[in-house]
Amino acid sequence: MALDELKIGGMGASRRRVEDNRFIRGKGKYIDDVVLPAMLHMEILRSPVAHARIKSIDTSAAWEVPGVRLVLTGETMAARNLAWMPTLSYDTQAVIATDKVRFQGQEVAAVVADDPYIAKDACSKIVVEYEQLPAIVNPDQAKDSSAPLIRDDKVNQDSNKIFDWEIGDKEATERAFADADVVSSLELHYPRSHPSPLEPCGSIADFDRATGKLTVYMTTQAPHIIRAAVAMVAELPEHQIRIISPDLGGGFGNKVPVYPGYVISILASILTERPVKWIEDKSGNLISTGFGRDVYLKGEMALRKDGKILGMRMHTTSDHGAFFADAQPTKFKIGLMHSTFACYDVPAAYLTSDGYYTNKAPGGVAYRCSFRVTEAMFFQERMIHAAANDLGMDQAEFRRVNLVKDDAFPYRTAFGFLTDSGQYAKCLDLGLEAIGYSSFKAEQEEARKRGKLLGIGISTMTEPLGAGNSREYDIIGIKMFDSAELRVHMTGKAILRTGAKTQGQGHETTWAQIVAHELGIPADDIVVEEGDTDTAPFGMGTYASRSTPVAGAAVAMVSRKIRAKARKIAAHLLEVSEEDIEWELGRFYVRGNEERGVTIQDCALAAYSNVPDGMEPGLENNAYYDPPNLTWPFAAYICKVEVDPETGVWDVLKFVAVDDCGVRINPMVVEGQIMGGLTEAYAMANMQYITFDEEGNCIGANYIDYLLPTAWETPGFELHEVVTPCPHHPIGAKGIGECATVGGPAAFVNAVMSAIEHTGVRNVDMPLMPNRVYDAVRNGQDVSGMPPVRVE
Ligand code: MCN
Ligand code: CUN
Repeated sequence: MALDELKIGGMGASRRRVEDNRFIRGKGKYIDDVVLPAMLHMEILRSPVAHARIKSIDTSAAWEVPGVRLVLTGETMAARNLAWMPTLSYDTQAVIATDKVRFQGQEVAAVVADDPYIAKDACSKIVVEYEQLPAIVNPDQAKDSSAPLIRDDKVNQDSNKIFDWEIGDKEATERAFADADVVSSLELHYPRSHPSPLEPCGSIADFDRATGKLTVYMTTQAPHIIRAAVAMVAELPEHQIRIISPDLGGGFGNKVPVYPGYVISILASILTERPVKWIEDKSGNLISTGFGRDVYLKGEMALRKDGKILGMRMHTTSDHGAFFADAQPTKFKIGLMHSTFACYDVPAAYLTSDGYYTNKAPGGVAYRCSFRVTEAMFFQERMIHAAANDLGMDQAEFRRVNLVKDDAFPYRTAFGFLTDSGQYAKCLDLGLEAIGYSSFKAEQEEARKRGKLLGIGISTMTEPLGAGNSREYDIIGIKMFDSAELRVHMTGKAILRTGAKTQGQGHETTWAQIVAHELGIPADDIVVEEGDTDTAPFGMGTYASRSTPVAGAAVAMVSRKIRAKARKIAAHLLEVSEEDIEWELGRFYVRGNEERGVTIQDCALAAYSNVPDGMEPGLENNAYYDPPNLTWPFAAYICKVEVDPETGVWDVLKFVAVDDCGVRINPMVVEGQIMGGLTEAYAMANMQYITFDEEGNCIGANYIDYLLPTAWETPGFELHEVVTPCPHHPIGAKGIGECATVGGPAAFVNAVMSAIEHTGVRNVDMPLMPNRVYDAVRNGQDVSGMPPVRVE
């Protein structure tokens, strides 16, 4: 009589995404679809130059444009102590520039008007006089003793350096190098990249002076954090602030930080006493919101002749732009960079890093990665590739020798993380089999006869997903856990709310499946709501693929609380003691008498009509979940490419992905996450180029130059799965949302390198555009992508 879990849309069902019903009909409700009565519109004037002192701003002509209601400058903000705001990395960021502009695209003024076109026209009437200063566009320039001081607004800041940081065991690592037979080294730059969600950022601030309530519709992945931040920055009482994050047209990390536009629209609404809408345009999003990466990585590996890794030392230098606004909740200066090499048995490791201010938009947004994990895994897999070559060892064999073994879990990494579970070698072998690794050498020979260069690239990695736990992770002091609230109605239908916020991952579909699994209520009978701080339980939002590991766990736990109460009601209805009650999916029955039972829906009805004496009526509850550890999914990505040495163009012949994210709630959604992530990885490896010239002009600041991959150029991906349940998660699930973006790029780059390294090339920096690959093959030399670039 137990229900068929797949039929009710429980765990493991590839249930169709319920949110797509509105999305594909064009009925999603995104920020720009929200229209409030008497709403005004705001536009932002951005700096055309990267580094300059503001000598004067004349806004008089803008005020005269009919329909203009308000013009805001740094002075307006400063008068209310809002010219600067705190960042998530304990730095400050200018909301509207007062003294200087520090990157091209920085906010210089804002106009509020009856419609967005008037506001934009009026922006063009604002006259700003700039006194240009030399621009700094990479850490090398920032370090130079003659470099201008970018952050002269900060007391005690006498250089452009932001931090120094180190972790690991220096002495043990030095001993490993003393014992090494071979030392392999590599140096590279992971270029800036931009998450570029389809929908840019925006907000609608609505301050009601009569009630004192501030409602803000905002494109944010973390509404509760925003509420706390607004309460602190604007000094408004928290219960009078309501943040609503509507449907998001993608986030990819871009919608984690607090951007100046949000803050300006809030002040504009307070001043005008009308709702004020700000919708960023695509270029504004591309040049001024958080960039990812921009890290210089170098490392050395100590190796024994037989292929065993003895030790690793690494140095990273990160370029943070003008404000240290990294969206990352770890106490570590460079995020989780030290998760690097976590899937390998590396006895000793030592990492040093430093970070610099430059005249670029803030960097360090975690673009689909847990805070620098993408850079960590990219470097790891490029280093592994180089080391195998230096040893003259097969790429797969070298990995097999060093991957953490199945029976070694929980495994303590050299940098102190505790990885939870995995079957690494199994994933690798499955991938090798699928790509046809054993016949590759012959294929490569054959292709050379045709004048084509074949390459195969492997990327194997585990990554930390799911921040918290609260012991180690916090955002501005708020501890990292998450929550779920479940209300089962009288008819057995239910509403579930969590503290996470879907941006496209499909929470409305998958959370209902967890409830269906735990309670046997069909997934279609459960509606999922997120993103409104007045109704959702407090949570830390969605990033670091933490939703399944943390909020998803809370969904399971609250369902179990509901089941525990329903069991008591069942005992009452069946007139037996609770100990005599058995559970099967969707139903309680009397032990030894399976026929006598009540469904979960019967219990729901009774909860509101017939509870035992002394029991509170109702069937609702909430759960706050503080995970004991991060979850550690594993992936083996293997790519086969063909390079045309005459043009530098490379094509992906085959791409195989083997992912182990523990128990899969919805296999189709998981596969969608992997395909989307690999598409982004491919774009970064192949075509996405956004950089800076000597004057700090952002090159690639539009979608003609900064390419988003379409179905046309994106290769097909062959997906395979391995399931190693997460030992500490209530349903055995690990995160998956970022794995492919994190692990994917190295597979593409290693493949191209494998095709061309016989020419003596060791590294070509991403993106591997045809001209770079062509130059590398032609000259047998490495190609660096570090800015500034020269433009004619
Ligand atoms: N899932 C599952 N089984 C698992 C793990 C996950 O069925 N074992 C499902 C989940 O239920 C969820 C989806 O897969 O529907 C992703 O889950 P999870 O790995 O928990 O990641 P989050 O939901 O926390 O999503 C965040 C992650 C991040 S940080 C970025 S950035 C990102 C990404 O997801 N941005 C995205 N994927 C994205 N996908 C879309 N479409 N749009 C974005 O902006
Ligand atoms: Cu890391 S980008 Mo996602 O964490 O929102």
